[in-house]
Parts: sequence; structure tokens; C-alpha cells
Amino acid sequence: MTKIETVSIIYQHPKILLGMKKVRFGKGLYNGFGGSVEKDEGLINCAIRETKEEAGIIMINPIEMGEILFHFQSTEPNHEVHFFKSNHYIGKPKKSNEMKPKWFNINKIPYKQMWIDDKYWLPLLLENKFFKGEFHLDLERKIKAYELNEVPIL
Ligand code: 8DG
Repeated sequence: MTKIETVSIIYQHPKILLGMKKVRFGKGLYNGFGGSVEKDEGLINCAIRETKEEAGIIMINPIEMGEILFHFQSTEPNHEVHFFKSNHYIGKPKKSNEMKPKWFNINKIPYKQMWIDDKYWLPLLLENKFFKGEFHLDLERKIKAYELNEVPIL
């Protein structure tokens, strides 16, 4: 089984908006806003809905920049994650039950408090590069093997 998910990063140069995840999968880590795609919902609608639910803002024109398939050595299903970027939104970021939003300068991205793979693909997203990849993570969520490539367009 594979879960289809989105992650959205708001990027207003030189800052990005991340959220500290307060619950469940990825708890205690900063991430973009996102979650599982619901039945009869497209990827973009999922990205917009999850960002509204988790950060209280409506993204304008999110662009899909990358797609990565994650394998976990546990009962957790594979995650096919679609990464979106947007530089405009409506509203004011506010905390939710799941996430506490915080702005970071792109020179001070808190990679040590993020998923281990984020330091590989996030710089590409910030440089407007499209990417596709696959990561195998072990039980401690360390990288066992990976492949990540820039692609001309997704
Ligand atoms: P749900 O299944 O009840 O909807 O929610 P959940 O328990 O909070 O978990 P989830 O939806 O599976 O949320 C996982 C989120 O984390 C989702 O937005 C996809 C994202 N994600 C991964 N792997 C990685 C990763 O390696 N890096 C980053 N930045 N995000 C990841 O699943």
C-alpha cells in the first residue's frame, strides 16, 4: 500500500514558512504543511486544504516542484509525497492542533529538526528546480539508500 501525500512550503524570499508538527507522524519536526490526499481530491486541492487546516492560510498558485517515494522499514506504508511551493497566500499564519507555524531565513533552515532527507530536496525546491526521487529509511529514520534527480519539468 502507498499513501499519497502533499507537503507545501511557503517561500517569500528570503524566508520560508514551516510548522512544528505537534502530533503523530513526524511529531517534533519542522515541516511544510500537508497530509494525505482524500478520495476524489486532486493533489493541488489537497495541498491547499491541508495548508488551510494546519496554518490557517489559503495558498495562491501552488506549484508542484517534486515527487519522492519514501520506503520505511516498518509497518508504515510507503509515502508518495508531492512537494509544492507557493509565494502568495491569503490570511495570517496561525497555529492549529497539528502545527505551529514559524518563519525561517533560508540561511537558517533548521535541518537538524527536520526529516533527514529534507536537506537533499529542499535546496532544489528553493532554487526553482524540479526533482524526482526515492528514499529508503531505516527504523531510526536514517537514510539507507536514495536516488534524487533534477528533472526538466514534473
Ligand atoms: P493522517 O495520516 O491522519 O492524514 O495524518 P498524520 O498521521 O499526521 O500523518 P501523515 O498524513 O502521513 O503526514 C505525514 C506528512 O509528512 C505528510 O505531509 C507527508 C510528509 N512527509 C513524509 N515523509 C516526509 C519526509 O521525509 N520529509 C518531509 N518534509 N515530509 C515528509 O511522509
